[in-house]
Amino acid sequence: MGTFKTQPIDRVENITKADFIEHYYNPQKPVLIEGLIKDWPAYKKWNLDYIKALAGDQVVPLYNNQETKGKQKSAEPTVTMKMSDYIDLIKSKPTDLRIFFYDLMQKMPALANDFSFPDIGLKFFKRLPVLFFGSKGSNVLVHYDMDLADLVHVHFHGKKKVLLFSPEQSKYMYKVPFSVHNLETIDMDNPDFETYPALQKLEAFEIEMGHGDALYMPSGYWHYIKYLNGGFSMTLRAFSKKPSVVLRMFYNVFFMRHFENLMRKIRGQKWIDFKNELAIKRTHKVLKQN
Ligand SMILES: O=C(O)CCC(=O)C(=O)O
Repeated sequence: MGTFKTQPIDRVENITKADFIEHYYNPQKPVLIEGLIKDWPAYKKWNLDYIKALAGDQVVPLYNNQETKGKQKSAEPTVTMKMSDYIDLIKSKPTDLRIFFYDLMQKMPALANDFSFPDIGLKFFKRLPVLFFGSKGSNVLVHYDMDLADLVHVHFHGKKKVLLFSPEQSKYMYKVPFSVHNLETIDMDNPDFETYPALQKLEAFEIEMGHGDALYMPSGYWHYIKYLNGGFSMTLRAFSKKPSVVLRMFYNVFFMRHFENLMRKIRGQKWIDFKNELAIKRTHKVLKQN
């Protein structure tokens, strides 16, 4: 067992558009902006009780920390629950049950009155602000977003810990082919450097987020997220205009995702085992070469 090398993410009180572009967007470097949302109504209004009052009757799909197996699709919820029950749960107890990628405009459009898209030089895709919920015990499998968007991730109510790894480090991540995550057997809290020696090469950006903190995650950054208590976040996304990124985004969204689910349907666990072995072989080959 070991621990990742880490460095803190820059934390700024506020930032101008020009400084954000020069120091963070252009070099694709993460930053946490504390004051970015202080003038949003959401800063004062948004907490778990507010969500419960607004959407308590909705039935929500929940995801857990278990590996997906056999013929399961790559991202399938394990259970559904009434939002009010789920909020009571995450306010009172640890749980690995999370809400993932909840479409705000479709499911809770009233929330759109409480925020605006920040003027920091990113061209946000306004149709798709999404929400995430979890509690102590909820860990998000390390992954990067397949649409390769630049992300602004804002946290509310509780606290969470975030580790980020730059895309250049993908070769040491034990990335599973035809996916945007790594081997699900890797414990990101206690990485096993004997079984997975390439992990020692990684260097993570680390930060703890609290209510109102806004984290810029550049395109393709791997993120591992650990909720420290009950809370929720909203992610805003801006698509890249770089042709090479746009091509990869189209490949991921329109081919890879569907191919993966088809192979799982046809080959089931055999396909998953095959890919997991390949992830190890490929990563160890790179390790030998360096
Ligand atoms: O915070 C979470 O629960 C997951 C966030 C995430 O994966 C994202 O914003 O892409």
